[in-house]
Amino acid sequence: MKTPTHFGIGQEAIATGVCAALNDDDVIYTHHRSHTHYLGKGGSLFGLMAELLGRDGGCSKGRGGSVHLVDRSVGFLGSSPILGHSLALASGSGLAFKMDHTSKVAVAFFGEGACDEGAAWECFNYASVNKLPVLFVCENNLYATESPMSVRQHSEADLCKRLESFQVKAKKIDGNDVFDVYHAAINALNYCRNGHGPMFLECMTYRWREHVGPMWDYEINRTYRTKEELDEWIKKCPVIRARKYLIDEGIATIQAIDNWNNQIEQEISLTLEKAYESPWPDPKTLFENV
Ligand SMILES: Cc1ncc(C[n+]2csc(CCOP(=O)(O)OP(=O)(O)O)c2C)c(N)n1
Ligand SMILES: [Mg+2]
Repeated sequence: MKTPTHFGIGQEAIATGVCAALNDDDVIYTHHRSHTHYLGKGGSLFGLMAELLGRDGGCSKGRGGSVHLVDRSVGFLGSSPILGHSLALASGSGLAFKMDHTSKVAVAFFGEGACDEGAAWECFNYASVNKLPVLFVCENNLYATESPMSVRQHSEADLCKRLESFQVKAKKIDGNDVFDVYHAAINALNYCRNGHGPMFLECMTYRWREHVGPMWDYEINRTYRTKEELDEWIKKCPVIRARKYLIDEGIATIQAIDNWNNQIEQEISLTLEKAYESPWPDPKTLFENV
């Protein structure tokens, strides 16, 4: 891969649940941990894989990589590694939607680390004062790179309470339960769409792999968190929990779910192969779009 890759493994339920609740013409912005959001909003699997491999067929023509994905055709207006960026751009879209008297909503996905940025608080305040249709989705995975919340925030600090002091409606939810996320997103989007202003969802979750790259922290002697803590969160795997719910509620059979898994795995393998075989950008186009 020709790009830094921040994997969302363990955090899938948030993008999936929120994006399932969106309309096609709603827009989203996201941060460096972008793959789940891109696929959730309907981005192309080939477009993502080719982009990670730097190929011409990538959604950003192989120029952007994981942290600069963009696909306007599905309302995915971009990922960026600059913490706080997604909140600022979503607030801008929210302002445009309000000025144009549309009922569209702009969504910003970001980590709890971005809430340490001044820009985030300017956005919460601006969106609140102007009652902008913006849904702020914080993926609180307890760490920003290798620093835990405890060294960045007072132990009594509570993100939702801070948001409420800006008169932004805020809700803390289980970010590893896709159905909880979906229902919370439906309610939040109704609230935003009906002119009440922005809403903030704090989705509690956990990143399984290292901050950037595919390794397990314990394999590479990273000591900022323990394997025991990770194992506890692996027990709360959002995919396994969704699977169990569907089976327990009689919504799908084990056989049906296994068939979906096989189909999807096959689609991923074939798409990856196709992406590897697809051409590099032509060097003659180097200065296009500059
Ligand atoms: C403005 C800014 N400051 C610092 C960084 C370096 N940086 C990249 S990712 C990251 C941690 C992000 O943590 P969080 O927002 O919680 O997202 P997570 O990686 O946990 O999903 C930092 C500090 C950056 N990209 N942008
Ligand atoms: Mg984080």
